[in-house]
Amino acid sequence: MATMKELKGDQPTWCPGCGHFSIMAGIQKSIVSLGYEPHEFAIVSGIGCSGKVSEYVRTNGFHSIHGRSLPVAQGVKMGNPKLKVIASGGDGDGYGIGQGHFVHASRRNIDITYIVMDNNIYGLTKGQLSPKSAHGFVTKHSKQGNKEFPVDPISTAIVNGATFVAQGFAGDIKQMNDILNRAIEHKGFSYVNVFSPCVTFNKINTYDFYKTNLTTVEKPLETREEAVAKIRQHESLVTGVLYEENRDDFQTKLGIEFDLQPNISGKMDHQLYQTFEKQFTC
Ligand SMILES: Cc1ncc(C[n+]2csc(CCOP(=O)(O)OP(=O)(O)O)c2C)c(N)n1
Ligand code: SF4
Repeated sequence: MATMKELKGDQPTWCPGCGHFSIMAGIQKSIVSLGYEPHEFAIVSGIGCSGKVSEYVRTNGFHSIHGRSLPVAQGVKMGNPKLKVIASGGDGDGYGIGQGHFVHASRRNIDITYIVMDNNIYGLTKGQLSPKSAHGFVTKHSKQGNKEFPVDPISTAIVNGATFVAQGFAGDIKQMNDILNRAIEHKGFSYVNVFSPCVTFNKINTYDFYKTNLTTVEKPLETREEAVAKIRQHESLVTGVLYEENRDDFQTKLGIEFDLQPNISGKMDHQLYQTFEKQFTC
């Protein structure tokens, strides 16, 4: 069983107070509390401040390119179905350039967990609008306010067939950890959007904003229609597990024999990992 110490990767360079810290710790806590070993997981990330999570949590990892964490993660799962696979990225990464992959992963129902670190802005590139930024949102790059309306990824996942859809808040660690535990253990595509304040570039969607405006759903809604109606009623500011359904996952549907697939052989060799790290890090 992993320990928090074993799961500690590189020293984060995130700004103090960034919501991404809680999400990273939430992933580590889930691996520990669910009783997995680090080598039983693979974390695949995209590009952005959020994308660094695959370097900061020491499991198998792949820091992919912008918007591509989902296709890479699905490939990893197909290549080695015994791995627990987490794909992670930001709202810009996943709902902008990565939006097409998100729709197809939702309908495909492959057994991976997708965690989006949603700060309503591009953090790494210093505060441009993201597809999640509100209409009228002012940044130093959009002084007249956002002329477009935001995407609604939660409804998108539900209407496109995702079998586990939830939303958390980096400022409510207990609820977020409960959600992550359930998402990781869900068989099929589990998707969790986590509100993760960018304390440097987004002065609107702050911890206080979420504490004042969020509503919690105590149990999943019965139907997809009800779940979408609830999300709309609260303008997406709703946390909890919104929708959950048991349906055959992609590999079961394809009839792939799990035992014929490559296996996980042995624990991670930390010394070898460090040798590779020195060799390949510039
Ligand atoms: C193909 C491509 N387009 C654009 C970029 C520039 N870029 C790097 S990170 C980023 C946005 C990051 O925002 P988000 O995904 O919301 O993550 P955050 O930094 O806020 O955590 C962009 C546009 C890139 N690296 N690759
Ligand atoms: S710029 Fe924003 S998203 Fe990036 S590390 Fe700083 S607070 Fe976090």
